[in-house]
Amino acid sequence: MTRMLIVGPPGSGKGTQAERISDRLGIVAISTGDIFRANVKGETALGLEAKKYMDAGDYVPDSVTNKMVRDRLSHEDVRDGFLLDGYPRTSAQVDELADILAAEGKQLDVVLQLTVEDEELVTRLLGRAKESGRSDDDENVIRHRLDLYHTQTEIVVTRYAEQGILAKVDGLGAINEVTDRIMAAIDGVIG
Ligand code: B4P
Repeated sequence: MTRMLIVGPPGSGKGTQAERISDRLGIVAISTGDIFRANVKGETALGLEAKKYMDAGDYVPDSVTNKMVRDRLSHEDVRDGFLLDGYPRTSAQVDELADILAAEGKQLDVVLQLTVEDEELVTRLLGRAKESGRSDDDENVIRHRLDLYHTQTEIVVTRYAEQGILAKVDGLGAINEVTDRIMAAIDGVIG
Protein backbone atom coordinates (compact mmCIF):
# COMPACT_ATOMS: atom_id res chain seq x y z
CA MET A 1 0.00 0.00 0.00
CA THR A 2 1.45 3.34 -1.03
CA ARG A 3 0.18 6.80 -0.19
CA MET A 4 1.90 9.37 -2.29
CA LEU A 5 1.58 12.64 -4.11
CA ILE A 6 3.11 14.38 -7.08
CA VAL A 7 3.94 18.07 -7.00
CA GLY A 8 5.41 20.29 -9.69
CA PRO A 9 4.74 23.45 -11.65
CA PRO A 10 1.94 23.60 -14.23
CA GLY A 11 3.01 21.70 -17.33
CA SER A 12 5.67 19.65 -15.53
CA GLY A 13 3.84 16.44 -16.44
CA LYS A 14 1.98 15.76 -13.17
CA GLY A 15 -1.23 14.63 -14.87
CA THR A 16 0.63 12.65 -17.52
CA GLN A 17 2.83 10.82 -15.02
CA ALA A 18 0.20 10.37 -12.30
CA GLU A 19 -1.88 8.18 -14.62
CA ARG A 20 1.10 6.05 -15.62
CA ILE A 21 2.41 5.61 -12.07
CA SER A 22 -1.01 4.80 -10.63
CA ASP A 23 -1.45 2.12 -13.33
CA ARG A 24 1.91 0.57 -12.53
CA LEU A 25 1.32 0.56 -8.77
CA GLY A 26 -2.37 -0.35 -8.94
CA ILE A 27 -3.48 2.64 -6.88
CA VAL A 28 -6.06 5.30 -7.63
CA ALA A 29 -4.89 8.68 -9.00
CA ILE A 30 -6.79 11.69 -7.72
CA SER A 31 -6.31 14.99 -9.57
CA THR A 32 -7.84 18.04 -7.91
CA GLY A 33 -7.62 19.88 -11.26
CA ASP A 34 -9.60 17.09 -12.98
CA ILE A 35 -12.25 17.09 -10.23
CA PHE A 36 -12.63 20.86 -10.55
CA ARG A 37 -12.84 20.68 -14.35
CA ALA A 38 -15.51 17.92 -14.16
CA ASN A 39 -17.52 20.11 -11.80
CA VAL A 40 -17.14 23.14 -14.06
CA LYS A 41 -18.38 21.03 -16.99
CA GLY A 42 -21.31 19.72 -14.96
CA GLU A 43 -22.12 23.27 -13.78
CA THR A 44 -22.32 22.16 -10.14
CA ALA A 45 -22.17 24.70 -7.31
CA LEU A 46 -18.54 23.68 -6.68
CA GLY A 47 -17.77 24.10 -10.40
CA LEU A 48 -19.31 27.55 -10.59
CA GLU A 49 -17.28 28.61 -7.54
CA ALA A 50 -14.03 27.09 -8.84
CA LYS A 51 -14.37 28.45 -12.38
CA LYS A 52 -13.75 32.07 -11.50
CA TYR A 53 -10.43 31.21 -9.89
CA MET A 54 -9.31 28.69 -12.51
CA ASP A 55 -10.01 31.01 -15.44
CA ALA A 56 -7.73 33.62 -13.85
CA GLY A 57 -5.05 31.01 -13.06
CA ASP A 58 -5.59 31.53 -9.32
CA TYR A 59 -5.78 28.78 -6.75
CA VAL A 60 -9.26 27.81 -5.64
CA PRO A 61 -9.52 28.86 -1.93
CA ASP A 62 -8.14 26.37 0.60
CA SER A 63 -11.49 26.05 2.36
CA VAL A 64 -13.18 24.83 -0.84
CA THR A 65 -10.30 22.60 -1.98
CA ASN A 66 -9.71 21.04 1.44
CA LYS A 67 -13.35 20.11 1.86
CA MET A 68 -13.40 18.49 -1.57
CA VAL A 69 -10.25 16.44 -0.89
CA ARG A 70 -11.43 15.41 2.58
CA ASP A 71 -14.60 14.07 1.00
CA ARG A 72 -12.73 12.30 -1.83
CA LEU A 73 -10.31 10.61 0.59
CA SER A 74 -13.22 9.16 2.54
CA HIS A 75 -14.12 6.90 -0.41
CA GLU A 76 -13.47 3.17 -0.24
CA ASP A 77 -11.13 3.11 -3.28
CA VAL A 78 -8.28 4.87 -1.43
CA ARG A 79 -7.94 2.05 1.11
CA ASP A 80 -5.23 0.35 -0.97
CA GLY A 81 -3.28 3.58 -1.43
CA PHE A 82 -3.50 6.65 -3.62
CA LEU A 83 -1.57 9.11 -5.71
CA LEU A 84 -2.66 12.72 -5.28
CA ASP A 85 -1.97 14.98 -8.28
CA GLY A 86 -2.06 18.75 -7.70
CA TYR A 87 -2.73 18.65 -3.96
CA PRO A 88 -1.48 20.03 -1.61
CA ARG A 89 -0.52 23.32 -3.29
CA THR A 90 -0.35 25.53 -0.17
CA SER A 91 0.98 25.21 3.36
CA ALA A 92 -2.60 25.14 4.73
CA GLN A 93 -3.36 22.20 2.42
CA VAL A 94 -0.28 20.35 3.74
CA ASP A 95 -1.70 20.73 7.27
CA GLU A 96 -5.15 19.59 6.16
CA LEU A 97 -3.82 16.46 4.47
CA ALA A 98 -1.73 15.58 7.52
CA ASP A 99 -4.88 15.95 9.66
CA ILE A 100 -7.00 13.78 7.37
CA LEU A 101 -4.41 11.00 7.40
CA ALA A 102 -3.55 11.27 11.10
CA ALA A 103 -7.22 10.81 12.02
CA GLU A 104 -6.88 7.30 10.57
CA GLY A 105 -3.38 6.69 11.97
CA LYS A 106 -1.84 7.03 8.50
CA GLN A 107 0.83 9.14 6.86
CA LEU A 108 2.33 9.81 3.44
CA ASP A 109 5.02 7.44 2.20
CA VAL A 110 6.55 9.50 -0.58
CA VAL A 111 6.26 12.91 -2.24
CA LEU A 112 7.44 13.19 -5.84
CA GLN A 113 8.63 16.56 -7.08
CA LEU A 114 8.88 17.03 -10.85
CA THR A 115 11.36 19.74 -11.83
CA VAL A 116 11.27 21.58 -15.19
CA GLU A 117 12.50 25.10 -16.10
CA ASP A 118 9.86 27.82 -16.51
CA GLU A 119 10.51 28.54 -20.21
CA GLU A 120 10.08 24.86 -21.12
CA LEU A 121 6.81 24.85 -19.15
CA VAL A 122 5.47 27.86 -21.06
CA THR A 123 6.33 26.13 -24.36
CA ARG A 124 4.58 22.91 -23.30
CA LEU A 125 1.45 24.65 -22.05
CA LEU A 126 1.16 26.85 -25.13
CA GLY A 127 1.42 23.62 -27.15
CA ARG A 128 -1.36 22.04 -25.10
CA ALA A 129 -3.49 25.18 -25.52
CA LYS A 130 -3.93 24.38 -29.21
CA GLU A 131 -5.88 21.20 -28.36
CA SER A 132 -7.07 21.47 -24.76
CA GLY A 133 -9.44 24.42 -25.03
CA ARG A 134 -8.49 25.09 -21.39
CA SER A 135 -9.20 28.69 -20.47
CA ASP A 136 -6.09 28.78 -18.27
CA ASP A 137 -3.69 27.83 -21.09
CA ASP A 138 -3.19 31.44 -22.20
CA GLU A 139 0.33 32.93 -21.95
CA ASN A 140 -0.45 35.61 -19.34
CA VAL A 141 -2.45 33.16 -17.24
CA ILE A 142 0.30 30.52 -17.58
CA ARG A 143 2.91 33.01 -16.29
CA HIS A 144 0.64 33.90 -13.37
CA ARG A 145 0.21 30.17 -12.54
CA LEU A 146 4.01 29.79 -12.57
CA ASP A 147 4.37 32.77 -10.21
CA LEU A 148 1.86 31.20 -7.84
CA TYR A 149 3.79 27.94 -7.92
CA HIS A 150 6.99 29.73 -6.91
CA THR A 151 5.39 31.89 -4.21
CA GLN A 152 2.89 29.42 -2.68
CA THR A 153 3.78 25.86 -3.61
CA GLU A 154 7.56 25.72 -3.22
CA ILE A 155 7.03 25.86 0.55
CA VAL A 156 5.06 22.60 0.21
CA VAL A 157 8.15 20.95 -1.28
CA THR A 158 10.37 22.38 1.46
CA ARG A 159 8.11 21.02 4.18
CA TYR A 160 8.11 17.50 2.76
CA ALA A 161 11.89 17.64 2.26
CA GLU A 162 12.19 18.38 5.98
CA GLN A 163 10.13 15.25 6.68
CA GLY A 164 12.59 13.18 4.61
CA ILE A 165 9.99 11.82 2.19
CA LEU A 166 10.75 13.99 -0.85
CA ALA A 167 12.00 12.43 -4.10
CA LYS A 168 13.09 15.02 -6.67
CA VAL A 169 12.80 13.90 -10.30
CA ASP A 170 13.99 15.65 -13.46
CA GLY A 171 10.86 16.11 -15.60
CA LEU A 172 12.75 16.89 -18.81
CA GLY A 173 12.96 14.22 -21.52
CA ALA A 174 10.69 11.63 -23.11
CA ILE A 175 7.54 10.73 -21.13
CA ASN A 176 8.72 7.08 -20.75
CA GLU A 177 12.11 8.16 -19.45
CA VAL A 178 10.50 10.39 -16.84
CA THR A 179 8.23 7.51 -15.74
CA ASP A 180 11.28 5.24 -15.31
CA ARG A 181 13.03 7.91 -13.26
CA ILE A 182 9.96 8.27 -11.04
CA MET A 183 9.72 4.51 -10.45
CA ALA A 184 13.41 4.43 -9.48
CA ALA A 185 12.90 7.41 -7.16
CA ILE A 186 9.94 5.70 -5.44
CA ASP A 187 12.09 2.61 -4.86
CA GLY A 188 14.79 4.86 -3.42
CA VAL A 189 12.42 6.23 -0.77
CA ILE A 190 10.22 3.26 0.13
CA GLY A 191 12.38 0.35 -1.12
P1 B4P B 1 -4.15 21.23 -12.69
O1 B4P B 1 -5.16 20.45 -13.39
O2 B4P B 1 -3.32 20.55 -11.66
O3 B4P B 1 -3.26 21.89 -13.85
P2 B4P B 1 -1.69 22.05 -14.07
O4 B4P B 1 -0.97 22.56 -12.86
O5 B4P B 1 -1.57 22.83 -15.32
O6 B4P B 1 -1.16 20.62 -14.23
P3 B4P B 1 -1.54 19.57 -15.36
O7 B4P B 1 -1.69 18.27 -14.66
O8 B4P B 1 -2.66 20.02 -16.19
O9 B4P B 1 -0.33 19.66 -16.31
P4 B4P B 1 0.80 18.60 -16.49
O10 B4P B 1 1.81 18.94 -15.45
O11 B4P B 1 0.30 17.22 -16.56
O12 B4P B 1 -4.78 22.54 -12.03
C1 B4P B 1 -5.58 23.43 -12.78
C2 B4P B 1 -6.17 24.51 -11.87
O13 B4P B 1 -7.06 23.90 -10.90
C3 B4P B 1 -5.18 25.30 -11.01
O14 B4P B 1 -4.56 26.37 -11.72
C4 B4P B 1 -6.12 25.80 -9.88
O15 B4P B 1 -6.92 26.89 -10.31
C5 B4P B 1 -7.04 24.60 -9.66
N1 B4P B 1 -6.50 23.70 -8.62
C6 B4P B 1 -6.13 22.40 -8.80
N2 B4P B 1 -5.68 21.88 -7.64
C7 B4P B 1 -5.76 22.88 -6.70
C8 B4P B 1 -5.40 22.95 -5.32
N3 B4P B 1 -4.86 21.91 -4.66
N4 B4P B 1 -5.63 24.13 -4.67
C9 B4P B 1 -6.16 25.18 -5.30
N5 B4P B 1 -6.51 25.18 -6.62
C10 B4P B 1 -6.30 24.03 -7.32
O16 B4P B 1 1.32 18.99 -17.96
C11 B4P B 1 0.62 18.61 -19.05
C12 B4P B 1 1.29 19.10 -20.38
O17 B4P B 1 2.70 18.85 -20.47
C13 B4P B 1 0.66 18.30 -21.49
O18 B4P B 1 0.50 19.08 -22.63
C14 B4P B 1 1.66 17.16 -21.72
O19 B4P B 1 1.53 16.57 -22.98
C15 B4P B 1 2.97 17.88 -21.54
N6 B4P B 1 4.03 16.98 -21.08
C16 B4P B 1 3.97 16.14 -20.02
N7 B4P B 1 5.14 15.47 -19.88
C17 B4P B 1 5.97 15.93 -20.89
C18 B4P B 1 7.33 15.63 -21.27
N8 B4P B 1 8.09 14.74 -20.60
N9 B4P B 1 7.83 16.29 -22.34
C19 B4P B 1 7.07 17.18 -23.02
N10 B4P B 1 5.79 17.50 -22.72
C20 B4P B 1 5.24 16.88 -21.65
